[in-house]
Amino acid sequence: MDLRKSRVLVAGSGKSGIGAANLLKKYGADITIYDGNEKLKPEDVLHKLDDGTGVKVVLGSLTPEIVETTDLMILSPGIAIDAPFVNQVREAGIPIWGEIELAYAASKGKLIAITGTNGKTTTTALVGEIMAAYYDKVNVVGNIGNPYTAAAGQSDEDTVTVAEVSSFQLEAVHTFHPNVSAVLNITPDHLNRHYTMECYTDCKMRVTQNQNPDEPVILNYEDSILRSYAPKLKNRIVWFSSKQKVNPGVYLDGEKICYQDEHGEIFVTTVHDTTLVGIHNTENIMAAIAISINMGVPVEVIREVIKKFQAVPHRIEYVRTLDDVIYYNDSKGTNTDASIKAIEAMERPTVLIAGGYDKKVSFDTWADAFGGKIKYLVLLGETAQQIAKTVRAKGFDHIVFAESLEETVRVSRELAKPGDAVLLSPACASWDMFDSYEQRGNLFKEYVNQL
Ligand code: UMA
Repeated sequence: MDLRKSRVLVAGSGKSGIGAANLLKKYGADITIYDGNEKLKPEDVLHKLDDGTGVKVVLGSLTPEIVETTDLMILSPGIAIDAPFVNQVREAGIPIWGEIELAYAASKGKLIAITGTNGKTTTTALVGEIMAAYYDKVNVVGNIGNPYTAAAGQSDEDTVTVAEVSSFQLEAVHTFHPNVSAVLNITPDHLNRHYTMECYTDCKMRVTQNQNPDEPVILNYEDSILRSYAPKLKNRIVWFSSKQKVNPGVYLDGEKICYQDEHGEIFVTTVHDTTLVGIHNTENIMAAIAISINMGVPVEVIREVIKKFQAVPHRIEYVRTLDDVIYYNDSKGTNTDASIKAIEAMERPTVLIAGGYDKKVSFDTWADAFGGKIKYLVLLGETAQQIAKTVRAKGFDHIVFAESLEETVRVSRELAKPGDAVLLSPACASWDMFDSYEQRGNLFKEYVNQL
């Protein structure tokens, strides 16, 4: 589609919508930004743009007149593909592109796309640093917090783009075509949006759909969903495994992390030559190695970057020690699987702060992970009662309910004894009370530091 003079409706005025509108402006498109939140002020939305001249803003509901005069709609990831107004636009025969589809169409150079339920951000950040150590022009974009559209316009043939992509973003891609893709794992998440595990899995696997058969997809061999999905893929599969030798792929051999393919076996690094902790992080490192080797980066460069790489914020992040109680911020534990990893990483008796936005998932397996380590559970948010019911059914009743995040911190301080840990790992998204997991995590750190 020729975007010049096209009438483009940008749905959502968050980071993605603003990135998309700025990019479209460079093409000379006729832009209307639509946002369902009628409390926003049009001037505030325009103020976020590089150049708001001529851009229209529509808030609240979308009229048929606007739909009729639209050639293309760009969808922000937070808006469901089956939202009523999206259905209305689709029924009118108007093409709908996700924000990453628009970015891809405008982007040049090589693209690495990383998805999966957990570990995406750590892996993307690590791959970004490895690429930056070897290539001159590297952009790290996507779900990690920097919209792909904000960087796409400045890319050229020498650019390497490392994109963290979510299932929300993959819902509306058509030609999006990474040179190397990776799916780290698939466990229940966002089922209120995707309804079934099958739909959620299909959505994630769309990252591979346009790749050529010789282009690699990096997959976790120990993930049963991925292993059973693999025969359906036409891509070249490169595995990684924390339990067995895989070929071609990256695997753990005692403490050594090695890569092998048809050319033989190479030692890359060891589990001690990194500051990241936990088996889940070893898996993220292995995925990053598989991606980087397949991008032509020498093993020495990969090894050096892994050695220096620091954990990303909000992921089992150390906050402070007060009266011999260690406080950890795992606000990015937005689903049960991520939170289980954080619980498993705790080496002390732990007061766990959990609960949040209801994604219609079960907390059974999560509660099973307590294993005598969790002393108290401090619950907050939409899912508090559901979680309490689940853990009580398993015989755990050291539960305290709180009304605010500040209260959870105060209560946890009272409950924790010297030698304990306090862990914020909600097992839920933040959207019932906060704008994002970053906001929740930053507030948590602020309250902890005020104690
Ligand atoms: N809106 C509507 N109608 C709706 C829903 C939302 O109009 O039905 C409007 C809201 O009023 C708001 C705007 O859409 O003004 C927000 O758009 P958005 O929710 O797509 O948020 P962005 O600011 O564009 O951020 C998005 C990602 N957010 C989501 O997917 C929910 C960010 O991922 C991402 O970093 C950013 O694009 C840049 O690519 C965050 C996230 O929570 C971190 N992702 C989920 C996750 O990791 O689990 C998928």
